[in-house]
Amino acid sequence: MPSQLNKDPHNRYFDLGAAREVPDTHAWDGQHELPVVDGGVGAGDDAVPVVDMRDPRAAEAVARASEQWGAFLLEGHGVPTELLARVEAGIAGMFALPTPEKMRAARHDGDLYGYGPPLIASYVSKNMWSEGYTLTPANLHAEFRKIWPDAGQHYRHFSGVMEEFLKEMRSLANRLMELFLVALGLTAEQIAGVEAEHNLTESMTETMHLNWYPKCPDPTRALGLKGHTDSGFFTFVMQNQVPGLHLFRHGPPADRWVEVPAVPGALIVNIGDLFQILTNGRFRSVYHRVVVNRERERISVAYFLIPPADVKVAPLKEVVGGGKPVYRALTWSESIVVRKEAFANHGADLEFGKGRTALDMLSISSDEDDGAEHHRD
Ligand SMILES: O=C(O)CCC(=O)C(=O)O
Repeated sequence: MPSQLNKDPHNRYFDLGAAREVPDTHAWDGQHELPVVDGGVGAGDDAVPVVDMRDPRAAEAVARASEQWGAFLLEGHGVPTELLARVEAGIAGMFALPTPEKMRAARHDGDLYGYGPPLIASYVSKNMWSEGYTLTPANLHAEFRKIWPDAGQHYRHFSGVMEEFLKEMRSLANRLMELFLVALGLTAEQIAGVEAEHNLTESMTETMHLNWYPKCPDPTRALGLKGHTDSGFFTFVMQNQVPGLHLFRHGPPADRWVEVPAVPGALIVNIGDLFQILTNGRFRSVYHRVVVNRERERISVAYFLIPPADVKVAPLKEVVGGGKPVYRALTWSESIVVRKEAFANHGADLEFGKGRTALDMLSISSDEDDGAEHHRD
């Protein structure tokens, strides 16, 4: 029986779980040429940094990882492992539902929330080997009622688990924001001043992607998620025990992708574009992608912390100190416009550091150099 997913006129929905081959619409040529390195503990310089929040020197470890990688594995975060296991099981159960049931929550053109292909699909012409559900704490119940209109046991159970998860994640996000500010070298007094002026911690908003990467008959032709940076402040990623997230690292010795290991109970933290701006380029936004595999499906949750869409974000004066701001001030909504432009003009090149990323386009010196008017405040 043809899947409802196949009926989408843009062929954005394709029944990935049932596919026997990777069609041309989902084939990514030239994306599997760089070496891939395992980022496990034995990998020397390529070992993905690990931060334990219980460690008295956690702030130093956060600073090092954020400057050198823009990403790290977080342990000792306080979110119970048994809750993470319930979240994973609930999400796996939801993705296993028949397609017509999931499609009751389908995202339509222009929608930000709901079920469908990855959000970055609108920036690229090829399709990715994944689908997912984008939600916020505010619309969680309304969204889940679309999938489970009877508001029965599944709905109640899964909503309860996700509410618990969101509460824990928000508390963790607030604690990590404080740790980031300490890692930037700010004193307690400066942190209080930053909070009084910008209300960073309280005002961050949350969006969540529940991602499903089905098994793929030819992983060397497909991509679970094309390379990208996250647009907001920072992101927590929870993954099942199937690795697939790759972090881009420039040479020497060679440009490469580092695979983040699946560490039970650990969460991954990715720094996003607006955090690079806030920290005046000291903490780096990490370019990352997801690959798929033949044997096992992968599930992840990306939990994004984003400033309110219409609030200007500029380098913190406490970080700039006696130096100069490297980036112009802009809102998250404005940054999305620049991001689309970067994808449209340099999409394929961004991966290998050749094109102009959204951050390059926002850099003050770069704009002054070429006189380009990419963005107005
Ligand atoms: O699945 C992952 O590991 C990462 C997900 C991600 O980057 C995203 O949802 O934007």
